[in-house]
Amino acid sequence: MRDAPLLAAARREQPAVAPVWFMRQAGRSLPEYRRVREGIAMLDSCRRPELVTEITLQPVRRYGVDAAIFFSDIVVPLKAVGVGLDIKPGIGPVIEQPFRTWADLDRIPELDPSMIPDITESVRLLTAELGGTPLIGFAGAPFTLASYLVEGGPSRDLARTKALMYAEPDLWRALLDRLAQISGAFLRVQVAAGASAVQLFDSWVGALPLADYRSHVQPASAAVLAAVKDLDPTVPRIHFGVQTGELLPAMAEAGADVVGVDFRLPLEEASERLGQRYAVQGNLDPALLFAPHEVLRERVRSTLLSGALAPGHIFNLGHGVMPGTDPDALKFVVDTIRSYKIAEYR
Ligand code: 1CP
Repeated sequence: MRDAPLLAAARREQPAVAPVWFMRQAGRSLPEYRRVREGIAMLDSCRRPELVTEITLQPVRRYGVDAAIFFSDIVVPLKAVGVGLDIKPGIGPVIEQPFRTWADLDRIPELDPSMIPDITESVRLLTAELGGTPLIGFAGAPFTLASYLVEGGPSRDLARTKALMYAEPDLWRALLDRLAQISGAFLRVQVAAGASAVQLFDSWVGALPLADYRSHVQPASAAVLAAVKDLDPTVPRIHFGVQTGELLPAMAEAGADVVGVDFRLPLEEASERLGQRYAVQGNLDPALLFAPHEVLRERVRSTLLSGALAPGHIFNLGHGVMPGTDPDALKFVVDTIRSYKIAEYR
């Protein structure tokens, strides 16, 4: 397992061919996913080990990617501690009673591993099936989880979230500390059961200026990543967010080994901003999967060229696979990557 290309790239060794996986590779665009999910609610499907195993393996079988991403959702641990929420088809997570006051904190207890025995079972089943292919465990970062709790669901501008952060910094800090405990415990369960790497998704933190990120968010994200490092320092920690060009060094300093880059910033520029000290992951625009193959091939190539200038590169999209994506386009990307040798670029 140690020699798996994904883990080598995370250690900043450049394997001969860039490792690749795709955010949101499971679900959505796969017909075999829609078939097995039929009639089963999203959050129920995440708690059924045989189903989680099947869905996680589907993209590995179809695309031959270098890693599996655990099929779950960032709100699964919140539901597990008893927060009233659901994932509504076509919308996303919806919270019954949005977070407003100190009293609301009592409705978000800490996560104890005994609350999620099924996650341990799913990861064990998966690692047995995956053999030498790494399983990436994941969790939502405290800011992104807080954004759903405070807004009550997906939001364009995160106005209520920022208002709480600026107006009630003590309550905000207490909320983020609680969420850091929950995410940290969720990741530790996955690592203890056999996950080979973890990704902390701070999808929406790009809404903040750098100074506010540092003072109001970074300590909580750092606590999550430290919880993983304390358990096993050899498990690489990937940290990703959207529109985080200005935040990349601060997100790395939170305790990442690999920094995820969205499609707005070329990888070589991201690596410069990171002082050439971290592996990078990304960053093909998922919209390019709708372009003709000649266009797609050229963009895969330029992404590889740019990534080869960083100390380590894991190929991925700049954000998740969009609904309606043709699975053949993803297969084409994998095959294209395998046809290029990184060494030839260096
Ligand atoms: O019924 C369905 O099929 C629901 C669609 C769906 C799926 C397949 C949701 C609802 N979540 C998931 C699984 C999921 N979520 C995975 C595992 C699958 C994989 O990656 O292959 C992962 C890693 C996530 C993580 C996740 N959930 C993030 C972070 C990643 C990102 O895309 O930024 C976020 C922000 C969520 C919240 C969420 N859950 C679901 C939706 C539609 C959303 C986003 C809603 C919004 O725009 O705010």
